[in-house]
Amino acid sequence: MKGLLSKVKNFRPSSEEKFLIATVVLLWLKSYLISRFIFDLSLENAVEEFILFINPLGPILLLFLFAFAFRRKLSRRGILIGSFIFTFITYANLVYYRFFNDFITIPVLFQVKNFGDIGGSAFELMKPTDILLFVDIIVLAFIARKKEIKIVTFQKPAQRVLMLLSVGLLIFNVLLAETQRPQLLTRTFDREMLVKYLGVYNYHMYDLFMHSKASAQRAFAEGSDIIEVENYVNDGVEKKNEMSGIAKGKNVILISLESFQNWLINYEVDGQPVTPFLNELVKDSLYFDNFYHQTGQGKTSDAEFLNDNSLYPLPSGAVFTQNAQNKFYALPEILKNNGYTTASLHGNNKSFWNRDLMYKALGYDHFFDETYYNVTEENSINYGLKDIPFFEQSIPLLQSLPQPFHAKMITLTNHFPYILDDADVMIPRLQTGDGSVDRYVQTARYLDESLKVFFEQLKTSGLYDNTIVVMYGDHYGISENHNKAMAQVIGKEITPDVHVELQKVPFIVHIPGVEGKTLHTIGGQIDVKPTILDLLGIDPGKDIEFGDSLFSKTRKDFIAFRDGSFVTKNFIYTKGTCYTKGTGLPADQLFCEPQKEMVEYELALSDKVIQRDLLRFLNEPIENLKK
Ligand code: GP9
Ligand code: MN
Repeated sequence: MKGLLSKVKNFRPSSEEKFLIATVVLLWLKSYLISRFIFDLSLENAVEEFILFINPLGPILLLFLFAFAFRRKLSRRGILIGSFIFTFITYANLVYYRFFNDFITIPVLFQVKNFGDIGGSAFELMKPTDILLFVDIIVLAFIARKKEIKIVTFQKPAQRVLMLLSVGLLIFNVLLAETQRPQLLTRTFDREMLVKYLGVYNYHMYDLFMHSKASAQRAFAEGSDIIEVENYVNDGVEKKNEMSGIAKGKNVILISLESFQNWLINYEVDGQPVTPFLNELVKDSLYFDNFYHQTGQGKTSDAEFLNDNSLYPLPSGAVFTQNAQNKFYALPEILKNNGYTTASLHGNNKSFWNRDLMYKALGYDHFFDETYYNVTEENSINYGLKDIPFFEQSIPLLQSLPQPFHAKMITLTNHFPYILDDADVMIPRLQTGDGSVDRYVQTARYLDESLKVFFEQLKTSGLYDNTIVVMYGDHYGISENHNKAMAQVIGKEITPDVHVELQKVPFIVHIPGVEGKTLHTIGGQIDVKPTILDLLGIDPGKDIEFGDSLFSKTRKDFIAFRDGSFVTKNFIYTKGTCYTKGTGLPADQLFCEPQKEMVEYELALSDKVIQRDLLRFLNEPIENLKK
């Protein structure tokens, strides 16, 4: 190490080495400048500025390290080719960004259709000034030509320095990014954030790795794998019930209530209800009060995935970001085949959770993202547009859709860290001393108000009578880390089984003209797709659904969670223990044994469907599937 240091100290670069260093520095600077001034990455503080500045350097050094590893020596031409490749990657993203406001992904490269969208206009997206991006290479090439071509050889110590520097920089970059965005890599929620925190080059390496992983798993699949799944899900039992077809032909609006847990309904702070509107609405709706979210790391997107597909989300990461090239047979697609127009509406950036790509796979005709809304400093907070203006501005968009339509609306304001502008505060905070918990009821109150505004406007718009509105909480809002405060809120100790009970979210089906009642059926997001299809009287045909209609009399007797926990009528299994519901006391393991095996099997089967992309075999004739 000491020898190495003194070598670095006494480093007198030859003219060839100077050439290499100049190329690297220029490439680094221009990569930084493009990210900083052309891509709109919404930098929030000095650390983020710093991360953006350093992040191109690691991969650039790595590039030359690899080049040397293969050749030991590099000619000036070789060095310039390296710089050209990286410049070209930046440039391709730049052109793509001008059109899509997004970054290139590996599947996009192979989707001719996507480039078809740009079509012949790729040329129009290029500007004469773009040549500036290549000026350094041109000048360096000119210099290189003037002098005779020499080569940079690569000695062991230099190799080590470069290795240490590039790998060190990468690790430093990732660690620093984690301080700003915990779980950046495990959740990979937003391409914009990946580029902001990792830089364009690292982002591409990561994207390449994730897609190679996905396609390797896919390659293991055999057509016959689907038969096992079909046998499991098709129990051949008649599912029809008195609610089947009750909402035939009606529009379906599905509202995702951000971070909304069921205990908020009818809860009061200082005598004031947190959800005055919902408290009344549930009386006039089919309200399921034993309904659980089943999401994993993909949070909102996992809830969307569950609802649309009746498949479980993945054990780690989000299906939305990892498997958007899969074949699905989702609710929007089925509704589309039955004459519906389908849309999703959300006041946030379209690439968040990879929605823009995933929605195509799920069969959405339209995605009204933030660009369809008037989003200003005043009417947005936290992740984006506030819920009240979101609903108000959504009305004309809904009216523009040919009927019958299916529209998913994703709310946003009741999102961690639960902040509101003063003018939007409608009830006092809780007083547990835990800021997130205390503010949570206030943002939830705001969400409730936005629903009231929406229902009023739905009525004046004329859409109300012909529309069913289905609402669900997407996932918990208050995590296990806040158990101390939550114990005060619900007035009892949060034992592991109580924690599971806290995963209840509301599921509300409002059908104009249908009498309201509260139903205690144990259900979860896995049941949303079959429930909606049941109400509309639509038979999906050949399909893989792990859930059942909530109205069916022949439902499975458990709701499974992503971590293998589950709930039955009388028991809760979690963290390896079987509890008697409502008592906080362990029961004999035997009571949970029958479902435990089924839950494990079911989760594994669902994972296989996704990871091996089995739905592409769904409609293959059986003789093609069997080996
Ligand atoms: C982002 C919004 C929130 O668009 O849906 O996502 P979450 O962090 O709750 O998964
Ligand atoms: Mn969410």
